[in-house]
Amino acid sequence: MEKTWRWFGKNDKITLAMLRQIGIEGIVTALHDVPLGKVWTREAIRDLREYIEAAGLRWSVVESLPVTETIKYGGPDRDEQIDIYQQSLRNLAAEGIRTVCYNFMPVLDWARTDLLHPNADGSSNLYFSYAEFAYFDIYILKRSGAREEWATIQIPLPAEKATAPAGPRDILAEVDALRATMTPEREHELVENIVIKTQGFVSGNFREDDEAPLEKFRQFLELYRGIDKAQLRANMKYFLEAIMPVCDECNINMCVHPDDPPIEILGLPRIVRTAEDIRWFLSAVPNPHNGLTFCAGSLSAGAYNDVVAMAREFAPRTHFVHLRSCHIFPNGDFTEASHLGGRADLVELCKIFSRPTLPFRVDHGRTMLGDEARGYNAGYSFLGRMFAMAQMQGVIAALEHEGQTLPHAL
Ligand code: DNO
Repeated sequence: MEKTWRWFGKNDKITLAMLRQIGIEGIVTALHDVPLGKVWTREAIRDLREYIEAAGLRWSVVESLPVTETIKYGGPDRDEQIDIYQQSLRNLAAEGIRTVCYNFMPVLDWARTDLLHPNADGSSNLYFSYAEFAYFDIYILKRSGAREEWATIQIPLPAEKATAPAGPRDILAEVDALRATMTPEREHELVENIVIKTQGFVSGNFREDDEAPLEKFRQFLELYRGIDKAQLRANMKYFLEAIMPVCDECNINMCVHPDDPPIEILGLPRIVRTAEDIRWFLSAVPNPHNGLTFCAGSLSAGAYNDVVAMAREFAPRTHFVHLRSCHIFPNGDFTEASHLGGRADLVELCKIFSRPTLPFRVDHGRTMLGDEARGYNAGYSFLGRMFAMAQMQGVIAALEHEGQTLPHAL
């Protein structure tokens, strides 16, 4: 596999020179300055590509070329937006960049309730609490119907439920208990974590300096009124069918990122969560250029997912891999485990995905040894990710040494 790293552009505090020193070969990045829905010009792409190449690296993957909400909910200007998307794809290919990651999650990209959840060893991790997320939905966002919905949502629990509380989780009782102890500071933190710090640098829908993020959030949600799973699937198929001719012409591999967390939240459909979902979109548009970002982290946060079996099944249509692993607690909450632990079995995944040119990056990392003070993007620490990358490089080297990789199998 090709060792890549998500880098946020020329202003990233982590420089390309630093990445050279830790064995990185390829860069995963985007034109973060281009407003959502505008063409990525060939000149701007070339400028960044040359900057990366001058540092002795290559621009391997785009993460992300964002799909605007109008394409996702099927708004009146979606064809116009698809034309813009096609133009950006052509410009990327003209500059030699042919792997493009995107997502089809409505409104929210990835979400966590806690960005610095302490570990026993003094480092910290990202964390998702269903009760806190439900609290945000019911009492902060005040989404109409949220309380009724949370009364029926089944939180996916891990298979090994020996220590799980008996019966389904009573989220509303937990939310009410939280309400009794909630402080304005924690409420503010939840908004920061769910809307600002995790979305601001990835999604384009929200910015770190948004003055009324909740109001904006409600307006986005409104756009999806009446859009159910079948409709969202139809819109994804429409988008993919429209861009595949350009991908064929330019030899571009599209790779959708799975939904994170992998449950339906905020009354929105989520359509890239399970093996059945992935089978659906791969067969709905059976073009090899229509593929998957195998994000082992997002998939392992879904208790119903057998990540290794999914890797085996979907490897031929996987164009990009995120190595990360989640641990699910008996009540269904999850955190990001060590890259050598958790549910995802990254060692096995390194065997399955051992194609020489398949790019992978470690996804998220703990915050450790002073990372916190440096103001990195949430989940994108330097030392924590470097540590995880070193672990993965070690695993890959050991597998190669033992002849356990399957370079020609796929
Ligand atoms: C989170 C990332 C995602 C991913 C997008 C792709 O850390 O993996 O934000 O980049 O969903 O469009």
